Amino acid sequence: MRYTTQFLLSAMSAEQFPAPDSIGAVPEIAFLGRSNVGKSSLLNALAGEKAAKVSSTPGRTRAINFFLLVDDRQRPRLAFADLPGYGYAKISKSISAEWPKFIEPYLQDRETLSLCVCLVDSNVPPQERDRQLIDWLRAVNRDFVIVATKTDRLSGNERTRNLAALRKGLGVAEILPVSSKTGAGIRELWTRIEEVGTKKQQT
Ligand SMILES: Nc1nc2c(ncn2[C@@H]2O[C@H](COP(=O)(O)OP(=O)(O)OP(=O)(O)O)[C@@H](O)[C@H]2O)c(=O)[nH]1
Ligand SMILES: [Mg+2]
Repeated sequence: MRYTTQFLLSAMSAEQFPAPDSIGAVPEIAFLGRSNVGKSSLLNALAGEKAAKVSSTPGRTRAINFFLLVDDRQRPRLAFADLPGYGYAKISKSISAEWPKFIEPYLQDRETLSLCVCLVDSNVPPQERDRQLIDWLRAVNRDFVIVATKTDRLSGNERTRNLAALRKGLGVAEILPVSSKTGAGIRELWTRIEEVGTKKQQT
């Protein structure tokens, strides 16, 4: 299925989130991860177009940017939510302390949120903040998939080693390696996204 990606809006508070009914109550996919990990780039790679802004200055985005994916008959099928990165402010201890206030409620309460795509950098050792986020998503019962970004920067051996370290350090069984630059792993991630999309539509 081919989709066209439309920028919907940039929300700075819960009141500004698009009402699910106004976008056909489509399944929503959120992109989460540390600042500069490659969220916007991944969203663009999935969309096959430059829908989201790739930042030159990390930690700039403080809003949730919503995108609507429509099919060839202009019917809404999916929504993407590009979340602000965490881990930019160096001193805060908890994830939420440095996040805009509306992010945690978004992750906890958004009815149409069907899958959290959690990004970690394949070039960086496991990070405590990522682990905290994953544990928290488990605690609030959110479906998630862990994606290791920027694999184009690693040799085959390094990639195998780093992915094993990430699985262990983050306490997850599966990590999907991707590169927004080469397109590696993008099809596999699409398969995961379509799975949740169709599951939702059947119920
Ligand atoms: N080599 C390589 N570089 C990448 C890849 N994905 C992203 N980058 C680079 O990493 C930087 C950050 O990318 P973004 O997509 O803006 O990251 P982000 O997570 O959206 O950043 P914030 O919105 O600031 O939190 C940019 O310079 C990108 O070009 C990748 O797959 N490979
Ligand atoms: Mg971004």
